[in-house]
Amino acid sequence: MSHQLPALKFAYDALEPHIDAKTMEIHHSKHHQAYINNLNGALESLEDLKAMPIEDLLKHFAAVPENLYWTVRNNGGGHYNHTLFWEALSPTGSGKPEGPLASAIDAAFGSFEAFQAALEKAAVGQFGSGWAWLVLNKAGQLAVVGTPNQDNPISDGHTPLLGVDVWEHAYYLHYQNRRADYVKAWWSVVDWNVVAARYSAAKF
Ligand code: MN3
Repeated sequence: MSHQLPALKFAYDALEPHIDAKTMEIHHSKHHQAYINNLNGALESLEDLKAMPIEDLLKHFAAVPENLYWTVRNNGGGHYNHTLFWEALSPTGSGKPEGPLASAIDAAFGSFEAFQAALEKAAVGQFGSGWAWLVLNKAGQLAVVGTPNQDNPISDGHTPLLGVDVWEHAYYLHYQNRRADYVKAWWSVVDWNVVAARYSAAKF
């Protein structure tokens, strides 16, 4: 069973004006598809790893032969990161979390606004290409982390709850060099129901 491009739950233009239709189309149908194609190609000869769910594969890079290691790590991460990213986007973003996740964010960061500042700092400060994440860390606490390239917190033992893609391909058509403006706009299309469900699944 090879990895497949997940369908989006909204149209490419549904996140306008925060994320433009052309960026969404290229990002999903070209960039994400390319990670999947490269991953499937690399796994072709690796019977054991081919059958693994992507979450498990990201925890088992040590099992990948050296000649395919970086292809699997970069493209496996790329596939998983983008799947998480699309799932947590919505044209009707709820603005901020509610319930147990909201309480946990307040407890961990002081306030929702302080959490936003921490995530924005990680996103804008990520040198080159990468991601910024809200995770449940190995100690079971909420934390903000950054990952370079297509690495994912899951490979470090954390559970990713929300991630923002800060590769230039995620924003350059509309925002050019203004990564901070893109990250601020992205908050408007975060689906907090999805993030809360991930938190509940990881925590309880
Ligand atoms: Mn991307």
